[in-house]
Amino acid sequence: MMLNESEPLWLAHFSDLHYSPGNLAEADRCFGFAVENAIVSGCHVAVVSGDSTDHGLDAHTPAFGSLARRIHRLSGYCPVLMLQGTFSHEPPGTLDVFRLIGAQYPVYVADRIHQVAVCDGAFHPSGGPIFTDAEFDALLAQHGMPKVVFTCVPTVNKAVLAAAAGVANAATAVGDHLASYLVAAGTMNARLRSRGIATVGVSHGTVNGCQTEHGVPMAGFDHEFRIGALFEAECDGFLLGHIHRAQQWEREGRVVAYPGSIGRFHYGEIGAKGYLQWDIVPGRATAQLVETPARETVCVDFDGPPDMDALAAVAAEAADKFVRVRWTVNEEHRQLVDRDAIMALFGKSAELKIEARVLPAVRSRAEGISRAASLLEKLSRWGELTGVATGPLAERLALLESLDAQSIADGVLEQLRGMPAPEPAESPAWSEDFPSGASPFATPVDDVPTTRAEPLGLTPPAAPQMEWLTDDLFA
Ligand SMILES: [Mn+2]
Repeated sequence: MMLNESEPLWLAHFSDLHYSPGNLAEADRCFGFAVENAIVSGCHVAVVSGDSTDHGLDAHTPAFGSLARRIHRLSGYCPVLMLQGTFSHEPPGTLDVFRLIGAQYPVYVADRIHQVAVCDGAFHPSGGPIFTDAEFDALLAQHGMPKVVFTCVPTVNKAVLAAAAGVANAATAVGDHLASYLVAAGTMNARLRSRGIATVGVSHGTVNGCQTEHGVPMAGFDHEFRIGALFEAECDGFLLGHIHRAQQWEREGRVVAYPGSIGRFHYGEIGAKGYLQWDIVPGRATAQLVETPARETVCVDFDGPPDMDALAAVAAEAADKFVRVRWTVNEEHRQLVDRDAIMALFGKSAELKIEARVLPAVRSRAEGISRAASLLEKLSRWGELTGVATGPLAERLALLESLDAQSIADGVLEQLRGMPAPEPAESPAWSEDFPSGASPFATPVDDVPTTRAEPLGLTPPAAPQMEWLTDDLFA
């Protein structure tokens, strides 16, 4: 660390390293690259803004040792600040051991809301959440002017807030509580800035309106921060962790930014991976992403059986890449997919992950249809739900219910000949439904003289109407 008064403060900002046995190769290749890059670039202070680990790690896990080795190496060149991240990823206490591994410079662990000043490579924390004037005067007298004061907001335990604020209010209470703190810290930070001291926030959480690595906008009121609240902390730069996609916001020269995760830990993540190089002079900051050699992933999705020609084209470009192929097929088509052939295509890829979704042959039922008493009522209910005019169908249904196939066919033929249906010699089964010998095949038009009844079933319906009859209704 070579820091003098005139030089801007240069921070290396890493986040969401997610070391774990499963992520070790990706995390360590990317973090290793980033650490070496930060060292040769001469960074003044390094910050890891949470989720150094993916879950609780035993001390003997190789992933834990690898992370410790990288942090130790970094501390040979500059002070390192590690912030407590999400508890499920980084169980409280995980970072404690890192306090012990500083080499030339200390590794400082921020696991409570507070401020900490860096003077000559050493960290000097506030007793409470914000430096008091007396505290700061004592610091100046003992250690001289700090080059930077960090405002640290590690992951907040919602359970503690829930107990205090009531469960229903806990989600928004986190935001309100943090916003109040940031405003209070902002008063102090503005004073520090006026004395030429760089002010930097570090936190781990979700900014309302940010975008995830899957391109999903995070909008709602249960997120930790509003972007405006972060700017109210009056920090020159605000270093965030938690969201795995790099993004930043700027206001009057001050910047809030996520570097995103150090590597690509999941399929379908969009955007580059890297770490941020921050250049800070009091009142002005820039953050630039330095890309890490994150693995390349390719995702192909098919709605139906995979297209082998399309897959062959993808495979030709996917040597050494991580490939995920997904498809969705109906149960009756599942045997159309040749998994072995697909695996053979991607033999040169680093990984092939196959996710087949088979839709079971379940027919969705029309709501309320089971409560209809008769078949005719069920038909009309189905018509209501599907937007189909069931009038003509109801007429045919009546025929089907009362006549055998031969009688219906005979009737149609009679109509075709334009002759009235003959009076049957013996009363057929349907005669009581169609009194006085009226043809059941005639279109019922009350009191309107007609010269010829429309031949039922032979009126060519418009083509679009026909589609729903011939198509698979549940396809
Ligand atoms: Mn994370």
